[in-house]
Amino acid sequence: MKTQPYKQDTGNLAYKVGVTLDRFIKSKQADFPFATGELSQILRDIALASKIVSREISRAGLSDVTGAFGQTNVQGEEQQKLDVVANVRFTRALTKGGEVCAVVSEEEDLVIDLQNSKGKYVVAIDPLDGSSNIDVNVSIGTIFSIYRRKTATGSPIKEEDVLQKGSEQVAAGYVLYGSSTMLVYSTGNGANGFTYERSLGEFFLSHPDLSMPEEGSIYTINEGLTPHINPNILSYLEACKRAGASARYIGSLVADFHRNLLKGGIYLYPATSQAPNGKIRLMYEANALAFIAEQVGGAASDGRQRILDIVPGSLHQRTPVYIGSKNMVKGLEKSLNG
Ligand code: AFP
Repeated sequence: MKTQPYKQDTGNLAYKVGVTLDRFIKSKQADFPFATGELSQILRDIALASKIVSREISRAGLSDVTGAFGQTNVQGEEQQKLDVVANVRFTRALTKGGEVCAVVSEEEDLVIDLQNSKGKYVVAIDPLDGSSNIDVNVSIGTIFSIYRRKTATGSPIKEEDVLQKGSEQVAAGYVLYGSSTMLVYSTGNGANGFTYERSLGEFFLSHPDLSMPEEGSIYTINEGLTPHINPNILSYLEACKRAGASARYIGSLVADFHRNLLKGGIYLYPATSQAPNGKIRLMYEANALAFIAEQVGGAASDGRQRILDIVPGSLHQRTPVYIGSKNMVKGLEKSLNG
């Protein structure tokens, strides 16, 4: 039979749409510490749930998903309807995917045991971060950390499977529901960003090999906290201002972090006199972003040590967070510790 090679060049008639997340995950599978496809499946499950959540968010205001759900979570914060929707979507996707044995979620008091005797992975997730921004149409996000369980599969889940240091994450990432929906993840070999093409229902590689500027000119803090924080942090902020830095604060950690990653800057959520451990949750907010920050050349500290070195004592533990451009985080630490 006569054949002909496939000619890709069609001029402008069919422009290339690029590399899908799925293809990218597959192509990078061999880089994973345990290259059996399980971790790839978890990333796919998270991507799937994030597409559904993205759809729900984009309908907010039209469908009945805005406003309070009528309950508070373990942090004592009022749950929004979309917090609950996102929690269900991610947990369901991780359950059906079949690779995860336990989930730690901002929205649940205790560890969720998925009763999956084969699951080798534990996921910590903030299904919808920045939920106070939902009703006002401002960017929100999802943050996730993936760990390999320590104990043998089939045995009951133990504390050591769940309370792992951030440095033990095998993958981490976030989804930003902003002017477009983006997923950024890392398996420990740099980080890549994917933008969601809604009409095709696919994430496409849009930000390969992300890197964060070592210096930046943005500082990100809730200025309302400043009467209650360590004066050394105020001195650091004054120095930033004198050097010409600009303030930017969205109040959604993922959006604030993502902007600073691309442009260079520092995000600060310090300890205050009222909240000696700050506000940000270690296991499902700080750790994943610290992992990404280090993978893109940035840094993340609690003021004294790397975020990734903190040994968690409880699921919903909080930590002060200083994260972003490496030199800015170093400068902050120096100022804080004299
Ligand atoms: P929620 O997910 O409970 O809304 O928390 C969001 C968050 O942890 C983080 O996304 C923000 O950076 C931070 O809180 C904002 O806190 P303030 O409202 O105290 O500035």
